Amino acid sequence: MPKKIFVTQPNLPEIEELIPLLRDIWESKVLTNGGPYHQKLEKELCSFLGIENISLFNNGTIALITALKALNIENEVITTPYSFVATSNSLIWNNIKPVFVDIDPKTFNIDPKKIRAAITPNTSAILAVHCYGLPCNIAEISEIAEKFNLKVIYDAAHAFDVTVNHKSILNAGDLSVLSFHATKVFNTFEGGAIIPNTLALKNNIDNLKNFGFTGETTVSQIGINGKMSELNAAIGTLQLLHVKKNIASRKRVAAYYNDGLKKINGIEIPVVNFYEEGNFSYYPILIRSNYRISRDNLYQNLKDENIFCRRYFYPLITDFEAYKNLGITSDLVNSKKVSSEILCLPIYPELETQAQDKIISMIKSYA
Ligand code: T4K
Repeated sequence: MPKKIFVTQPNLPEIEELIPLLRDIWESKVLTNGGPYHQKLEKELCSFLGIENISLFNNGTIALITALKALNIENEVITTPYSFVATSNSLIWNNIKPVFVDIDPKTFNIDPKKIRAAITPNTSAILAVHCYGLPCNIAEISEIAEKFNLKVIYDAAHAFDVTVNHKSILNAGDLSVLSFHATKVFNTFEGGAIIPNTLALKNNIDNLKNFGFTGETTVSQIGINGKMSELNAAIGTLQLLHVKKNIASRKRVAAYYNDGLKKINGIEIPVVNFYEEGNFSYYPILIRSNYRISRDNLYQNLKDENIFCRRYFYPLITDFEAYKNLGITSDLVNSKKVSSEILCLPIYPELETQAQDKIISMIKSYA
């Protein structure tokens, strides 16, 4: 059987690079609670990403939950059903009602026109996702938010180091949330961050992620434990040294697929794979109805050859059992169609051309 190829493989620094950092941690015995590596990584990420403020977290989901709390979001929030379930789970964990609206079928991001139509007196915010790292229509979302006095939160879990006109998209909205999970372009094994647009908001978030402690004996608000450990932060400082090179390699992998998969009957390559300022975190393709076999059969045939693609995002969040009792009535035609046609192919810096050739030729063979 050929060797297993997964949808992604984590980037790792050389283990030798980590040893001196581990020694440092062992000697200092500072393992967590905003230690020196935590502070170093925050500083380095600000300058690397071109942002003013950041607050590190133990994962992206807790960061999202805390972000909503920090902005006092309540009632209803307009969001997308085409995402990882953590996006809307974070709303429900805050007793907020998610109002799902449809996506633009070209970008897979929330459609601003649908946002406008869904606003009610109970709407307090927009929670948008830069899906696969392709920027949302930030200008239009800001305009709507201003007009209707809504907060804007970007789930930027896929959007590490993504820019528009060479400026970070993480500065958009009231805040953005990153994930540093093992499967992401920049990983700290587990981890995440909030990028707040003011220092005052960062200070509030720092307080919330540390149980709400303001000093040794004062709890000023009901917080949570969202802190990143020193080990994760130390790994982050090493990952940062290699991430530009890794994104460049991903870009090469994407370009190779773009070329090999063009003009195949029934296969469409979405715009995100051509986005020059992207991070090439995923390589989605659409399997249209004029392809000879179904998306699920292609997925299975590749799996039988030890090639493990993923159907991100199928099922839609709104189709999960746990979401069925929310009384969702939205018209989600585009989301449903994309979800039934999507297939994310393996992409990571060390993916071999030979493996890509095999994937491309298998896809061609069923056209
Ligand atoms: N918002 C959005 C839009 C997100 O996509 C996510 C997470 C979040 C919020 C929440 O952020 P975190 O709380 O996770 O920081 C994965 C990830 O677990 C999840 O982080 C990610 N999105 C989601 C899109 O994908 P799974 O269930 O597909 O992961 P898993 O374990 O099947 O991994 C995929 C492949 O990666 C494996 O087949 C092999 C490889 N892999 C994975 C891990 C974990 C490795 O080689 N090593 C590893 O350690 O969810």
